[in-house]
Amino acid sequence: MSNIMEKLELTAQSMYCKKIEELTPSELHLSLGKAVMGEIADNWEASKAKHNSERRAYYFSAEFLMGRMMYNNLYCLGILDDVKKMLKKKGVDINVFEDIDDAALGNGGLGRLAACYLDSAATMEVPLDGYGIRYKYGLFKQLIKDGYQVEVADDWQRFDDPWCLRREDEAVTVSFKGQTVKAVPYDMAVIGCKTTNINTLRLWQAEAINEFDFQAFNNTEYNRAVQEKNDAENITKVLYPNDNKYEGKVLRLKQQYFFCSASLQDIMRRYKAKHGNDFSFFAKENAIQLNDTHPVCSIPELVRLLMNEGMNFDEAFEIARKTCAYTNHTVLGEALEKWHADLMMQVIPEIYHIICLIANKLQEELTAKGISEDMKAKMRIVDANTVHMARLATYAGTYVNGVAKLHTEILKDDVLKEWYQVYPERFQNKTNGITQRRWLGLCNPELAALITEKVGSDNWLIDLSLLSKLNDCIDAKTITKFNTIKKKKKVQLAEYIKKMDGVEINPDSIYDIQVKRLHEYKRQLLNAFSIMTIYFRIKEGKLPNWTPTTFIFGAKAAPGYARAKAIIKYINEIADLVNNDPDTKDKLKVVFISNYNVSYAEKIVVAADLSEQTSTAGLEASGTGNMKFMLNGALTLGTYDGANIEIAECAGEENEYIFGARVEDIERLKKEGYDPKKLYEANPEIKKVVDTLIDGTFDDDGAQGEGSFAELHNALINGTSWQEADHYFHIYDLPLYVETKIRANKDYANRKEFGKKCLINIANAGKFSSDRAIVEYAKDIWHTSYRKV
Ligand code: C3B
Repeated sequence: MSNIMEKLELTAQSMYCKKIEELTPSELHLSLGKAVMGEIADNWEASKAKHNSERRAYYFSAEFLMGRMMYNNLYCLGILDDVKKMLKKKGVDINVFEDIDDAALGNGGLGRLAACYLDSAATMEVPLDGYGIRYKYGLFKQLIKDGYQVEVADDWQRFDDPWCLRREDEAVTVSFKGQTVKAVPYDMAVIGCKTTNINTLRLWQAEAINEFDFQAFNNTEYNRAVQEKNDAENITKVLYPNDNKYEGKVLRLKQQYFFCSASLQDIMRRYKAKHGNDFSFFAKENAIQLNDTHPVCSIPELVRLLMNEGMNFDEAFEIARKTCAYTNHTVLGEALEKWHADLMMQVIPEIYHIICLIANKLQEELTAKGISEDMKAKMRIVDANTVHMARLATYAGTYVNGVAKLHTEILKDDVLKEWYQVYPERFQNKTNGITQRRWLGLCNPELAALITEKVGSDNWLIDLSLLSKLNDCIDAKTITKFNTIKKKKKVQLAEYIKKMDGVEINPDSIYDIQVKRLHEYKRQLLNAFSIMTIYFRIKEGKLPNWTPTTFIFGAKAAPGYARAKAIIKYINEIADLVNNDPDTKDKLKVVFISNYNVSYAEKIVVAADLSEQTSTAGLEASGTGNMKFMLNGALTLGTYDGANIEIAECAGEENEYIFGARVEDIERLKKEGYDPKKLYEANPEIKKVVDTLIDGTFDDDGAQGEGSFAELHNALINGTSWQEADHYFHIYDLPLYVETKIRANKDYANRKEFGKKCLINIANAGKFSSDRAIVEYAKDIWHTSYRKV
């Protein structure tokens, strides 16, 4: 990589006629990106050839939340420090790349997991390539105005994107009823660490076959002249901004079918170049992982494509079934995709027809197995004019997996119960993971250096289980070193928040952080209520030894999700109150940072003392933010849910702050008849806190009990026509949560003991590497090769 600067100089010269030091940040970004792409070209080609010669896997996902690529790519290539030094010689600060937008082609956990998996597959030399959509606009940018969320379009490509190569020559066409469009692939290199292996993320962009209709233009019909272009481009124009919520719109279905069809045609083309029309090796050479139900129309599409090659339905189905596997990421009813049959018929009738054939085949198979009519009815893929995508995926695939132990158990016992009874051998668990390259090495070089010193090498970068060696060196000196590093990261975050959001925070306070998408089930509102409880207690002099705490929130609400938006406003109202009250302003600070994204997360997770993971038990499939915090030595303040359970198992429950109802408790409460109103009326402290939503303490724009805060209050206490009161059990969990928070606050005062717990967390975070997860997929589901470390 020694000649990277020479390449950069040449690129800058040829692209902009400028010297390096004269480039604007975006010009430098493009030039350096191109120089790096030139540098890796040979390895990329060699990796492609190798993957093509063996059994390989594909990760189909509607979302890839890659974040900023420059630092990560330089880091994985092992040249970040050198490039930094060389740029410095030219008077250029490498931090200029902080001006470059994240590639935010995803909403949250699911999309970020896909990005971590690509990173891990590249490093673990798993022949895995990603297939997805090149949205023109990624997830919206969030501004906070008067405490409310405001959305702004994310025009992430406006300065071009050096990491993607357009492959016009490999474009394919995709047909909907009455519309055929071109799918143009853009390839992104996914660079492995301590290996020459490079994988590919191929993202499809929709374009018109005929960009311009001259006839219409000549007839002065200007809109019609570009109509085909607009209609085509609309398909990949924007990412649907919902996390954990299904949106049954025509455009969304088109997006899904578009990228599935294009990707499968691509795989078929490559296959046919090797084997011609003999498809007997197809399932032996290819494995396709379906990231939730969003890409599940791949199954009927693959059947359709194989039938076009002359196969009959049964043969084609057998191949599709042996090729695809499905990961479920949620148990929330509103997130499970169920397409209206009419809508499907209207957009992709051939696919709907094949789904019906598959649905019939299932019923025959169940009959042959002697399954009862009652159970058969519960398993119907097409039922009451509705297509159940999770059922289709479970039937027409090799395996189905959940993303944490508890989650997989819930799939088996509840969501996919009948399926587990009939096809138990198909069920697997694959607990999620995160890449330690981005989430430790890159974002926390100080801690990374300490770990390297203690572990004896930096091999933890490719084998995170080595962290367990730390268990033997948690002594007073190491704890002090850790605490010093944590403090430094807290100072850095304070500076960043000041710069980005204009708020000052005290690095000597506890940082108690909740960052994730805003959703009722994640219970940011519970956190808000706990802060109000503590606020009132401090004012009443009941918490004399309280250590000053900064509560940091970061969360985007889906633009159409009114309650989530009301919660953002409520948190901002709390911030206004407690930050300005002379009785509390030195003890409590509440900050809602705006536009939480991958790059912001890199600054945040490293600085946390407490990691808030407060979902209602049973509802967060896994969580992955919890793992990022753990890896950087924050203690989990959370419920017995998702991967929190495994985190507590690994680090010891005594080293976390676990509270609240467990899945069994929630079930019992539901059976007994949960009555939040009773609890609220019986406990004056709870009542006072919850009533701040309606008693004039806060202002949701002069709505005076008629606005969004009142709606939240009503949903908690009385329920609505469509949902019982306090559906997410805030009121039940609040008292225990508050006590646990106060206990954590007390414990923090003993800096040695607290630091020790942090180090124990780090030492036992090895399991949560996405390297471990991706190798499990390679071994147990895809049966591909992988690197032995
Ligand atoms: C998320 C889940 O909500 C998280 O618990 C989980 O850790 C991640 O997926 C990754 O498995 N999820 C999401 O972000 N979007 C969905 N539509 C469904 C699940």
